[in-house]
Amino acid sequence: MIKASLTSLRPISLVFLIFLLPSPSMGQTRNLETEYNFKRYELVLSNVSWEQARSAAQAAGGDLLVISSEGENTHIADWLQTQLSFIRGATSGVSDGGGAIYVWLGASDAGQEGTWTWVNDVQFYSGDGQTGSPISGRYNNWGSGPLGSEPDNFGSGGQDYAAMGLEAWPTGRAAGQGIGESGEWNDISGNSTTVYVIEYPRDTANDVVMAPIFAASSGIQSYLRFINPTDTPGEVAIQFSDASGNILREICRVGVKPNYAGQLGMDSLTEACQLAESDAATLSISYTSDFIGYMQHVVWNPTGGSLTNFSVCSKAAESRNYLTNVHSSKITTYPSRISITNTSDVAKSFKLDFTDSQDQSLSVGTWESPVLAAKAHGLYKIPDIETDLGYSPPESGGFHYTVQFDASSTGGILGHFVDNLDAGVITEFTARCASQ
Ligand SMILES: [Ca+2]
Ligand SMILES: [Ca+2]
Repeated sequence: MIKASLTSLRPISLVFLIFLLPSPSMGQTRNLETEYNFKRYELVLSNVSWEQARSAAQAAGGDLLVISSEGENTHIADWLQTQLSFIRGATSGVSDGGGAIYVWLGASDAGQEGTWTWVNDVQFYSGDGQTGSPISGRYNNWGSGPLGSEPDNFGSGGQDYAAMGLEAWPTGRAAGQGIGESGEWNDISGNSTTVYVIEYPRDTANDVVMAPIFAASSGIQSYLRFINPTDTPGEVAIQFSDASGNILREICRVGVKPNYAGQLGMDSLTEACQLAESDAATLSISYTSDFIGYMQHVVWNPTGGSLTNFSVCSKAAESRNYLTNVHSSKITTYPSRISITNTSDVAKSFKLDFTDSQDQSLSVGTWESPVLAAKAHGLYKIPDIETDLGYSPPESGGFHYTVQFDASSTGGILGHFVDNLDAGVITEFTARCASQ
């Protein structure tokens, strides 16, 4: 049946084959967009000057491509290789770039010869290829080989605009025998024409928004907890704004290990995320993660000695049966209690898996609760559970547990409460926010 169909279609297939052969798209799938580290990139197949490319990129709501890490460069270069046949269809080689195919980068030294600045005003390289050096250790990937080093400001008119080569230059040289290789950068004339990539700011439309968070300068200590219950390393991307909505940091990435629930104080986050100066006492954050997990905001008020859960956010997490950062007996002033409520119609006991929230190498154990009548509940102190388990937290670390029902325990819900002994209050710590 299939054979018959193929035979009958053969004349049509040949027509298509003849039509397809000269097409530049043979073998590649058109894919003009990619994402990397929460940002979106769009390849525009127009053969234009640097200024024309910049204007069009800004008009589209983004800007020309800024590359700040080897990972980003590799991702973009690999993606553009998959689009090379389409790019060749849109532009020819750049004559003052050794005849190779390029894509514009959002970098220039037109303002001051030898001072290379990205379109986001970050200066990243000083000097020319022979004697130049990165500014503040910033990433660069200028081409360099037996025939020369970029940026070389070549020619009488000079070269003040950066582009990424998509093949080695000068063309016709064997790999490693010219100046630059595919994925490396060259300075070329802004009047040269080639295609460009628009880099869009992170789309925060679907972010989780959490506020208020106390700024490090407020005297009240906010801690953000990053909870990754998956088996793969993840990242959270955070935008910080002050109370008036002024953006203090566009994007700060925080790595989170697998099966991990860690916390960072706002003092550490302010430094790690290089937050812009602000008089704001409280902040908002807008965030997303590349894993399905949780965020929690807890506040320690040193004046009153209270530790409270401030997880007010636009997307609450749904599962209640997963507790993290439950205090071990090492946190003596703020002992944790966990509650179990038997929501089923039969009396039963529940088994809870205890793991260390930060150190997976520690083997804590599975604890079995007393039998709870139908609809009954119990409150259990962590030191008592540690005794039942025969477990003692180690000298170093061992402050927090992650607690879940084991697979056989159904029909119950878990809660987490902290006794603030100095303040004489009990606070609820179960609530948390979704991580995306
Ligand atoms: Ca120059
Ligand atoms: Ca050059």
